[in-house]
Amino acid sequence: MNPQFISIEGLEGAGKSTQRTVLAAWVAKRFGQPMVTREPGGTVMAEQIREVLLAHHDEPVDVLTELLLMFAARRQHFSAAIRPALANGQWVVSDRFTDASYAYQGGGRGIAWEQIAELENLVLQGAKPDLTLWLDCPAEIGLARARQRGELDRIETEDIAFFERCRAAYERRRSEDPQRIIRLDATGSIESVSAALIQALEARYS
Ligand code: T5A
Repeated sequence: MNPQFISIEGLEGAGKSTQRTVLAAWVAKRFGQPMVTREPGGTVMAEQIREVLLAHHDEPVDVLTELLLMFAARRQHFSAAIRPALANGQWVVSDRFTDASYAYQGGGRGIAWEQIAELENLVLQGAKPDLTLWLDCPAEIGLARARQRGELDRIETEDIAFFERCRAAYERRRSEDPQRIIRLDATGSIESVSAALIQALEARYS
């Protein structure tokens, strides 16, 4: 089988980082150690863009600026890390990818789907994950988990309505590409979400 590119998506506190470890361990056991990465970020330069994106600023952040920075980081991440790893036969597990831009900048900020698609074509020329595991939970549940950790970044300070729009946009993405995007109920215990995730992987790759 060709090395696979798997992304994991969901709102803050959905459990992406927690489940990413389970996902990476599953891949490592069957197909060799994957490259485990995240967005925005994943390379030194893209991590610097992440810092700019998540920091609080004295000036208002224009929504298109935010989108362009997400895609600038993504281009660097894809060309310098993801594509070489796949070309080298290594699987890739990424905490977020382009679906997050549709969810947050599309659903959350209200940028037209078509504009994001244009940018996606320019930046990725059709490249996308082979499988996306969407950890779905109501915004209230995810934010309560995330907020227990303390200080909130710039995007985490948005209100519940913003995150519910992001969630609805994830559902729109799933309905447009149901073969690639698998929804997993992320409201249960960590163990029950891990079990559902492994079941989805077994169904896809066994
Ligand atoms: N963004 C990103 C965009 O706007 N556009 C884009 O294109 C991209 C790529 C990045 C931010 O950037 C935005 C989205 C984000 O706002 P991030 O680094 O992805 O942020 O971080 P967050 O989503 O903020 O990550 P979190 O750490 O908040 O969420 P996770 O990773 O989903 O959650 P996790 O695993 O760290 O868990 C959070 C807490 O909940 C507990 C964990 O133990 C932990 O304490 N937990 C559970 N508790 C109970 N039951 C479960 N099932 C649990 N699962 C986890």
